[in-house]
Amino acid sequence: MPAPNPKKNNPERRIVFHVDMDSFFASVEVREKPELKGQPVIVGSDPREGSGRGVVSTCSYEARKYGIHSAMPISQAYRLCPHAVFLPVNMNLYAEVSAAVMELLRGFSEKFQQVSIDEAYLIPGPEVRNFEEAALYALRIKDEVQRQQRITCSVGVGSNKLVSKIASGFQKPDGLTVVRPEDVREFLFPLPVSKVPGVGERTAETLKEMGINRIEELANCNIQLLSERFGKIGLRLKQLANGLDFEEVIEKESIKSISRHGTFAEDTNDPVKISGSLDLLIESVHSSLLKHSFLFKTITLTVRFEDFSTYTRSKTLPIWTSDIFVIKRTAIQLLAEFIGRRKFRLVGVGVTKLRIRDEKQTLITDF
Ligand code: TTP
Ligand code: MG
Repeated sequence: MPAPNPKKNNPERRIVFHVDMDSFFASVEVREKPELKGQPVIVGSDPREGSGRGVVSTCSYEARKYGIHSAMPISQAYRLCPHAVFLPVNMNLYAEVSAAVMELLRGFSEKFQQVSIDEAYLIPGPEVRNFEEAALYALRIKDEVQRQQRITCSVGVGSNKLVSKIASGFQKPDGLTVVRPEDVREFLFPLPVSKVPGVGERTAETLKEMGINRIEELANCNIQLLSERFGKIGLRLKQLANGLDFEEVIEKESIKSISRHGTFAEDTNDPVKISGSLDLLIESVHSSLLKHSFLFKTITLTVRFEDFSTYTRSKTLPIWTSDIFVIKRTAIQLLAEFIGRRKFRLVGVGVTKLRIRDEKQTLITDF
């Protein structure tokens, strides 16, 4: 009989890793040009000697000493450190390195979830039985990333995604932070609320107005008060502050398409009825896209007539998007050739060619 696995079905016994590359774009640049090692390196738009209008994508830790950070106007970065090495964004290169790193990390995982160009969650196989073994495993991951890709990463280990994510950022760069389940509160409580994933500037500001600055204060805040201010999110915030997070590590790459179909109660050729149904299906596809943070490229329409003959039509867009109006417009275009005398039995719509939206990337289009 196989030995029972105590982690199975018990979320508090999970061991979750979060891996985040250090100053990712800048580290890749330094790897390519070793003479830049130790220098302040800023990757972003052209500083134009201080008059550039874009932003910093990221910078090396040497540049961070000058107060420079991601999303800062490049002109300001130039004023803070004019002698820094300024480099343009070479996204193809970073995407290539990212793919190689993710492949490597996947090899360490039983479950794997990439969440942005340079970070991923992973759950190792049953050979990692406890947090001591997890620490050694994390060192192996770090060594392997360094050996194969010649860049460093920081790893956080915890009993859920929330704790591992905060832990990976705790000792950057080249860090390793392991938080055992019994130490979660001690670890989280002194930290500012902004460390809780999802607490952006606005939420932090509202919390501050309520006198809540540290995670401990959020954890102990009256749920009534939080619900009044934040609605449903209030409870979630309180749970997170207490280190509770039951979200699964999901292998998103395994989702290849999102589609919805509907059969009409009665066969119909009424264009208003058909496009109305299509709209509802599209809304459902769209909310699933948002839930998974996916972008898509291809839209497929399926039509089945009363005689069960079935047709599909697809259109691939030149760009990645998650825009509902693009789905609606394209679906209506694809639908046009089928509208006529023949009655519909079913209509369906789907999106394929999916990829994860990288939240950080929205900021780097500002060249
Ligand atoms: P991060 O992991 O947030 O930052 P980082 O890897 O540069 O530094 P850290 O050591 O703190 O993890 O983002 C990963 C890459 O995403 C980053 O190298 C560049 C890009 N990025 C932007 O282009 N704009 C942004 O505002 C942010 C935050 C990141
Ligand atoms: Mg990073």
